[in-house]
Amino acid sequence: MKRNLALVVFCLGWTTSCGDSLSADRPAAAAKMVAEAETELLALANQASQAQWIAATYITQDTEAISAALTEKAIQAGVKYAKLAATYDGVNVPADVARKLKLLKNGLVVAAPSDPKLSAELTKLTSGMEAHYGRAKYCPMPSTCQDIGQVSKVIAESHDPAKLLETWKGWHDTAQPIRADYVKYVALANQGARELGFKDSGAMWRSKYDMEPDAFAKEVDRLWEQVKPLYVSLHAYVRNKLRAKYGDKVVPASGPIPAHLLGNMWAQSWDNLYPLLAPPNADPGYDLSKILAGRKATAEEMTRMGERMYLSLGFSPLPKTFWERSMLTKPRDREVVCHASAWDVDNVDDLRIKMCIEPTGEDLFTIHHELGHSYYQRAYNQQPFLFRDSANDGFHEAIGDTVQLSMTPDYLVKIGLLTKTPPESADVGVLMKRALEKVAFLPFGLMIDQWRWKVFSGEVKPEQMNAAWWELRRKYQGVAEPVARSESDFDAGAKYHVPASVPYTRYFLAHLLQFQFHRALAEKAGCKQPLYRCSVYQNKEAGQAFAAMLAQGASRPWPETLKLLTGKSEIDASAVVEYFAPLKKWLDEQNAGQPSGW
Ligand code: X8Z
Ligand code: ZN
Repeated sequence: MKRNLALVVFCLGWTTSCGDSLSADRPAAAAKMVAEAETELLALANQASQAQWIAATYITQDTEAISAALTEKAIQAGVKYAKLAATYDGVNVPADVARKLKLLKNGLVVAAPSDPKLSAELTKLTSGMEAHYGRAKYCPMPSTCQDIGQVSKVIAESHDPAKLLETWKGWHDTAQPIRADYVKYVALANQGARELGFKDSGAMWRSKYDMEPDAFAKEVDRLWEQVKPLYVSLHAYVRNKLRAKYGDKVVPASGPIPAHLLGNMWAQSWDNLYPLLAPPNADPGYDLSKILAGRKATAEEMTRMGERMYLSLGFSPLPKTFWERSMLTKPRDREVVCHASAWDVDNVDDLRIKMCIEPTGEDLFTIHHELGHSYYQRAYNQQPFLFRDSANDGFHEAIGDTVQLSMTPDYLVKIGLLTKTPPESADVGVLMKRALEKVAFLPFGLMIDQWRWKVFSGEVKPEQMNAAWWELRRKYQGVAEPVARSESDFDAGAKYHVPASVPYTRYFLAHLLQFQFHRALAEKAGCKQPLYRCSVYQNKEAGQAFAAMLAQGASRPWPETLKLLTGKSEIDASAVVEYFAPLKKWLDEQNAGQPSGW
């Protein structure tokens, strides 16, 4: 699966291959070591993936323990090779070997210390925290427990502030028990990262972008500044509308918006609020969730819709095993991690997705997101093992989202989900819906790792973790805790990617890259309309250009891969700004004379 997500690293000490680094023919020794690493890591990654798949689709103490043990084994090898790779620093090797050495050194997400006891503890902590999240339930009464799917539905659909608050608090409180584990995890993961020569785990995460870690942090700040005005306009409009709905006592005129009112447990995407916010006279007038539910669309039918979109771009059908082995619905008889993910269990073509699909527009979009991972995984499977990954992790998250941008009203008509295309006068409504999903997301995509980077570096002390979380949510999202929180809470832990150790800046990058990719594909398809009306559905030229980029995998530094498709080697937020320009103009008219910012 997300091979680099779960690698908890651990070192057994030098093996016999250490001797190679001392031999006279250092370039040849480096190449030999890299070849051995690829063989060994592939075999161990596949075993770990199998165990992780079972642990995520059948949570028990046993599957958790087996997953931790096999992950740890894969990691023993990972750290061994990361350390070995560093011994070839400065050796003049061919470009592909140099790139592989770099990936070996930087490829780990969680590095365990060399002390076997501490390493085992860290692997147990990571498996345990993810399982805790998977099992978590809010139980207002012992007999009425609600899982993440159920509490999410309440937050999405209820307009009763008391109910929203109770549900919001109920879910967030489920993370309290893992707060102490998280503190231990941070210390151990840092120790491991330091053994590999990084300042801390955050610096290790920032080292994966073909630039210095500090330069990457600056790049992220630069990109945020590019899109911030658009976000602030959307925020001001939404705050006004929510204030009109819930009153001054609940929503302040000029401060941050309370986090329980935005239609999503983490206030990360606000599209569930669309009915409340639809621009008058510009509503496209359809609700995909109603259409899918009305048709009683099954999880498999919805997944087939996703596959057909990719087929129309020239990609091949998913393997038979995808349909046999994926988990598309929530099993009734066991605990699973419902958070959607895409896996390539054998790193060749054992593609699977794991989701608890419901007939909603949101899930139809998430299916396209997940299949983007699957088609990327397949596209790079001809590469050597170490290059079977995305150009950077933002690319992996951006592929399916790029395809989502082609799911225009016209497209929905073509595939028979809508009967007629909404008029041009509804464009602002269409854009509003997209912005509530994708523009609202931007500061959330950014802030999670701003928080983790500070926690890892020690700038935020264990006893300040929750306060720092809310400070950053306020700063970037303009969103506030709806009820007093304290340091016995662990609100970050109520978001999957924190207990599961999945870096998050990737989604911020993806929310910019997808518009850049979409603009490039629309150009290849010769679309002369505004970007938001372009769909590359059924366009083979666009599909081919996309596929060519995917096939490169991680073989080249990402700026080169980006250039291959877009002609530019920088991430550039101007495509987002261009895409939403008519909405921005409209929002600013609506917001005239009203406070903006917080
Ligand atoms: O976690 C995901 C995907 C799996 S990689 C469903 N996403 C982020 C989230 O849900 O928080 C997609 C958008 C952001
Ligand atoms: Zn994803």
